Amino acid sequence: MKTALITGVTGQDGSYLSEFLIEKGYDVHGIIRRSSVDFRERIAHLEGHPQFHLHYGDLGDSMSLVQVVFKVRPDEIYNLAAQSHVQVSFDSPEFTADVDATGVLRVLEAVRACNLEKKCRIYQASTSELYGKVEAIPQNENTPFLPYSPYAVAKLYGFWITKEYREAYNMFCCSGILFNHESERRGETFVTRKITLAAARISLGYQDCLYLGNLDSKRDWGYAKDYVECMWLILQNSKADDYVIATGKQHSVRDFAQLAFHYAGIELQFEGKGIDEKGICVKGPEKLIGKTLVAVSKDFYRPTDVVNLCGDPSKAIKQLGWNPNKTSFEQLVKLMVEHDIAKVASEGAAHKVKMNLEEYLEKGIVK
Ligand code: NAP
Ligand code: G4F
Repeated sequence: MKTALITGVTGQDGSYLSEFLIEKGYDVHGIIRRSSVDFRERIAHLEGHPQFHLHYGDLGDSMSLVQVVFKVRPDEIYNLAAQSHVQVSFDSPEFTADVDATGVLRVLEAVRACNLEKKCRIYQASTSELYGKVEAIPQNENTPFLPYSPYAVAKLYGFWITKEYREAYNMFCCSGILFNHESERRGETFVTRKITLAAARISLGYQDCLYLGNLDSKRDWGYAKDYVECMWLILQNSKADDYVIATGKQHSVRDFAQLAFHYAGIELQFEGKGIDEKGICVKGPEKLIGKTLVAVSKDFYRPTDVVNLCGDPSKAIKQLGWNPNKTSFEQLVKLMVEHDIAKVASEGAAHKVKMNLEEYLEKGIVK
């Protein structure tokens, strides 16, 4: 049985990768941070599974990483932990650099400190944000990196230090340059999930309007569940190398919003430009017709924004046999909206039960 260690196990990708590796027969160990509230929703269903184990640690704390690596002696490490929000990296640039740049070095050094550099293969979660102020479309493994946020600059160090350890110490360490990948487990402040949750809430009457930033920004969006397979394939290859993982298809934030609302039973028409642009309901529930359901707020604009990402996954298709077309853009948006409608509807029902209970209490029916 192979042993894998996942940093960032509580995140979107960490949870899907854990399921994927357990299914493949791995013994899976995850690193979690101590938190004052229990926020392990994405892996709650795995806790107690005989092939799933958790350890406390932090990418900012070398000692904790050395201890876990020494104890687990993994065959494979997937370094997914990061301060992963680009907007937040402008507010917390030093923390982002510590985790997303130096944190990668700490993982690599922990493997060396435990004398595991010959046995242990390492996957580094790199990103399409490295292309930043893009020079070529689509982007492949040879496109120049022009990082355009504190997050991307930190991740660039992570990419280069991984490559450096591969060459300097002959370690099997690789970067997956992953383009945006989303799912029903995506963090709620990334644009896709913010949109699908709002479409669900608006269609069910719990929200009036969704405020977004740059609607013209374009991304290559794939499904996270399909992308974790590729992380594994990268480490099963005979040669350590770096790969672009993407669908090769590009859509704007506006396209995503229009389709998400469509799957929530609302047709939007966009009017106006820039900060004055609005998405107006032209078809859907009677009470929403003519209302502005999407508006632009400068609060969600970034000091510098990456606006033109589209990946070329040819190398991964050819060398790893990966299929980037398992889940289409339309299927992805639909599954996220359907998930969020069910979630909001069930939480709404719970809310109603609570309201009823309070009413009963007021009337003295329930003591
Ligand atoms: P995510 O949902 O934000 O998860 C990030 C994980 O990192 C969480 O488990 C978080 O733990 C953990 N973490 C943060 N700081 C840490 C620290 N100091 N020590 C230990 N753990 C820490 O991110 P994701 O979407 O799954 O992405 C996974 C990785 O891929 C990240 O490195 C991200 O930068 C990269 N990436 C993502 C995408 C994408 O589109 N999703 C694309 C390219 C690259 P808590 O739960 O305790 O916060
Ligand atoms: O969903 P986003 O926040 O994702 P972003 O910045 O592309 O970063 C994600 O993907 C990267 C891969 O390229 C990962 F490395 C990173 O960890 C993360 O997972 O924003 C996407 C686009 C941006 O151009 C942003 O300006 O959407 C635009 N946007 C417009 N309105 C918004 C909003 N983004 C957010 N988060 N919130 C808005 O209201």
